[in-house]
Amino acid sequence: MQAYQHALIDFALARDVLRFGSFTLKSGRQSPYFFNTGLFSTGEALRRLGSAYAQRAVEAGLEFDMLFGPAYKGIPLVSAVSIALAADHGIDCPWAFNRKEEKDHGEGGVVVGAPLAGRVLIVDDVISAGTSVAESVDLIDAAGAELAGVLVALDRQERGQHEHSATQEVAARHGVPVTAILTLDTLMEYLERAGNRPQDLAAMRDYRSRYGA
Ligand code: OMP
Repeated sequence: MQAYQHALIDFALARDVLRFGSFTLKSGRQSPYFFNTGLFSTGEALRRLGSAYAQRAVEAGLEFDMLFGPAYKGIPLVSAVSIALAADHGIDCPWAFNRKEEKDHGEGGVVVGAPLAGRVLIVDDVISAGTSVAESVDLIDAAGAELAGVLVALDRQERGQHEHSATQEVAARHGVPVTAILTLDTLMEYLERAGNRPQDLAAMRDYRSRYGA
């Protein structure tokens, strides 16, 4: 585990972004943990999160021409990541996000920010069963742009529609990389080292054996 990943987990715990208990996921699965990036809800928190995304994108050698953040949680994320790419890495990258409801007055349209063009990297929060990504891919296709990949804070490493992980399914379906700052394995490695949450760790192992890929 890299220092910035370790630091992000420390910070996620401090901000209650990473919580333990019983949570019903979008997929209907009952999970013993939840990662809510919406709780990185101060300027400093968003700065740190944006820097971690930018570092992961650069470290993974992702190739893209612009960033796209799916509404709603992707909106602050795409802003933070584009600022961090510029401030930390000197990469001045166009960004855009979508509206959930189309506007028929003013500037109109569904996409706000730079027009979707070239290779577009989706910046999203968490990937579980992988259903959220499809909507963004449709928008990118409809604009005649090209999907460059998906970058998330956490890959929960769960099965998608079939036996493979949701991440592998998305990658295979669209032929692009799906990259995460943290994975379930990283979270569990952190908890194993800390040694202070044996019950939560046991519940995560159970969950992984039920839904893990
Ligand atoms: P999938 O569409 O199943 O991949 O679920 C991903 C979405 O679920 C994310 O975009 C979040 O809105 C939400 N989610 C979290 O934010 N954190 C979690 O730990 C788990 C989920 C989830 O519901 O699966």
